[in-house]
Amino acid sequence: LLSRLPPGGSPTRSLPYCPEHSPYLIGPLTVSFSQVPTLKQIMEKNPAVRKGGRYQPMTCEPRSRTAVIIPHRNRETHLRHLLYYLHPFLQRQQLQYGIYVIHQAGNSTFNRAKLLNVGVKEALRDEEWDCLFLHDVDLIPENDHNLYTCDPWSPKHVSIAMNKFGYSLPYAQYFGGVSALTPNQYLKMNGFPNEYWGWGGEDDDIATRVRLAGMKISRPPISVGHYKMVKHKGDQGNEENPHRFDLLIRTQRMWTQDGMNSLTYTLLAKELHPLYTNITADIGTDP
Ligand code: UD2
Ligand code: MN
Repeated sequence: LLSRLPPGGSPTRSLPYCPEHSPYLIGPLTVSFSQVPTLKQIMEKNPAVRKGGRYQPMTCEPRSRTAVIIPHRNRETHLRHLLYYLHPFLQRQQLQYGIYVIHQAGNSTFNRAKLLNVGVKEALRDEEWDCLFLHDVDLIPENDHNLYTCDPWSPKHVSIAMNKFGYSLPYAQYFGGVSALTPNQYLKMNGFPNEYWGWGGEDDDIATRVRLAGMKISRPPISVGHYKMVKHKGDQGNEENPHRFDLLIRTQRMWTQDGMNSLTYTLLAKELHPLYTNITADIGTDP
């Protein structure tokens, strides 16, 4: 063999690999929520972003193809804050990427983890992504050395230092907010649980699944894993899940049966918006 294709290498373009350290990185960033940008303003600032919220560097072969998957309902202003910061952030990292917003249809109880399963399934239909970033809509990264690439050896938990927890990890097994897994890692743990309706617990279930599937959680340095969360109250339709403690006792028994292999939903729409791909799904209701 004379040459090896990089991950994400396309045989039709023969460009050099993007450098290991992008020259465009800044480090710590200033994030402010005092004004909500319009979608038009965000589009004007990001002329290289293509339909569906896709981008790839023009002058070099990216080192990762990353899908950012965002569970969503009724958080339009948070979404605009995130898109405003995330598009330039990912372009500075010289990644190929796509942004997916997974919208839960209807008014039944919210189900974050199931929406993420839907997002992974739909994103992988589009493209052979190297890395899946599972991303709360209200968390903005504050340091662009936080690379949106995957750790080939371990699921990575990235939102480890947030303003809401005084910029430190709240507890050792914490896995909420933003995490990054390769498709293989995601499938090895049978994805995320589908049975957590309402707020809480699903992130702890996911952390347990990582361990039960024989993997370890990796984390970036604390200074790099800084995130700012938009201040918000609990949403209507996402009340605390009273069953979360009972469910968490059953993770060990359930993880092989509940997840990607038991996922059912109805895809209602898939729209290529200028700044993101919108997936609207009917994921059913809290039993
Ligand atoms: C924490 C975790 C989150 C999740 C949740 C428990 C952090 C930073 N995040 O978030 O990952 O484990 O606890 O379920 O600790 N959403 C909507 N519309 C809704 C409700 C939720 O879009 O009506 C989405 C949105 O992407 C949001 C995410 O679900 O960021 C998590 O919900 P949250 O922000 O209300 O919960 P929070 O901040 O306590
Ligand atoms: Mn939140």
